[in-house]
Amino acid sequence: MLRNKVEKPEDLNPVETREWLDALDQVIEEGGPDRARYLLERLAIDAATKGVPAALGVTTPYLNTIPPEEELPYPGDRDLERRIKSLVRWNAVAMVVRANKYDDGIGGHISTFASSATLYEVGMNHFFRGSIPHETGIQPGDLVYFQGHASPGMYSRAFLEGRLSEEHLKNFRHELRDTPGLSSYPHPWLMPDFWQFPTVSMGLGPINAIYQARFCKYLENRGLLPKTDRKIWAFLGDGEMDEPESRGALQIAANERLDNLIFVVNCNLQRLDGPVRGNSNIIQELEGIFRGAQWNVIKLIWGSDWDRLLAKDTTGLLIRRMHECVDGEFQNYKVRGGAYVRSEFFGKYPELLDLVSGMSDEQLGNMRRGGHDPLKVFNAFKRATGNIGAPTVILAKTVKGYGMGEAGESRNTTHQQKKMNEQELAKLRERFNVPIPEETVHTVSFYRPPDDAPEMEYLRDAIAVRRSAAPYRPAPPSRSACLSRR
Ligand SMILES: Cc1ncc(C[n+]2csc(CCOP(=O)(O)OP(=O)(O)O)c2C)c(N)n1
Ligand SMILES: [Mg+2]
Repeated sequence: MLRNKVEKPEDLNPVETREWLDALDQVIEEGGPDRARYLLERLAIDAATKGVPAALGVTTPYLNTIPPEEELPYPGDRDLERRIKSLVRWNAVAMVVRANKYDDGIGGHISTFASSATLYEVGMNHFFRGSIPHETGIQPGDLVYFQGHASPGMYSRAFLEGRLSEEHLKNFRHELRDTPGLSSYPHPWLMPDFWQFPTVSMGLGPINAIYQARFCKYLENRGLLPKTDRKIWAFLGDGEMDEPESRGALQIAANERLDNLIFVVNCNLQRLDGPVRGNSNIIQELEGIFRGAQWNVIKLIWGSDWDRLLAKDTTGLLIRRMHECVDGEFQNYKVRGGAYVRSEFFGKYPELLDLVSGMSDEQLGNMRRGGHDPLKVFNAFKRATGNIGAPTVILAKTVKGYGMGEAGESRNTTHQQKKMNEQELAKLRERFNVPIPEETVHTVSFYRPPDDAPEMEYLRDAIAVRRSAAPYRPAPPSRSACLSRR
């Protein structure tokens, strides 16, 4: 059973609170954020010496780190990118569902990539570079550690890009057959010209990424490689962050000032068969751990739909409600839909019910989390790439099995979901406006638009700008299979 967190004390003197908040506003306006921070720290020190229990911990409010007014506009074509993402979603689902239809129990995962598709697509379209032009010549590009069981999404995109064939996709998890196949998870030995790093044993990705970033700095600091803004990206699960290997070297990354390192933790609140933290809040917990280790933390919790409500919330009641809920409740809201969100989340306070009175249940059910909002994801990535002097972690809140509806969205069983019936597949097509012919749903076939389709041109252009698709690894000729660099 769910147990609410201990709630914050009531505001016993709202007039006094208002005076303090107005004073803070004035300080920020006249002295700027640094002056405000100084005063808050002084107050905290003074309070501690007088025996007031510490109010300011290592966590910040349960809000996005980047406020909407600091966001940069999205640099790409949102509509075309959404169409591409929908096609990637479709082929990834079709690959796993087909494999299990013809070979019952062969496995594979749908719901992990369903939750992280936007994170990867923004990276693929705008960030991951194959190489970096430099005054000394072309230098090595970014390195990306992909979350292991999100592999169907990477295969699906490589298929759209023309780097993998339909035969590859049909042989997902059958890489040892004669025909070309695909390994279940990132496996540089079995697929030497595709995967750069093995990651699926949870904890390998994060610790290896830290030492990789450190080695890259070592090469630069000793003049063995020119200094560039090359980045090491690691895409990780929130459950994965519980592994000792995931946390064990965090301090080293900070001590070494690895600002070439970016962790993206997909906080879908779920692990293999249940919640990561049903009775508390994994994002806040991870923030405390990373901030405690001196990392730069970017929280990406709420999608743009929430900005309007937060702007209208002058009393701070909405933020308070956000803080009161535990992850198990947030998971429940996604399973039960808009009417439940209205009665259970907003319904706790009459003022919050008023705040959403003009919105339908459907609109409430569809309010997006930050990790599904390309604008927010772009801004988090952009800020991370510009950070100097410390590694960055992005804590992105998402929904496990996003778009799978009753077949598994946010359900405890979703991690193991490998099958979807025709009706569920049809709903998926509808939900994401997947630009595929209707019969594709009945036959569970793969779909790649013709070469001259706008989506394909967009893909080719984005790859040309980044100077490589990802993942990609130049393999020694003797071990190279049939992949070609685009
Ligand atoms: C060391 C290790 N233990 C167990 C597993 C089996 N396993 C695969 S995925 C998974 C849960 C992953 O949860 P999370 O990291 O939150 O990823 P999500 O799928 O939710 O994105 C587990 C336990 C593993 N891959 N590695
Ligand atoms: Mg998870």
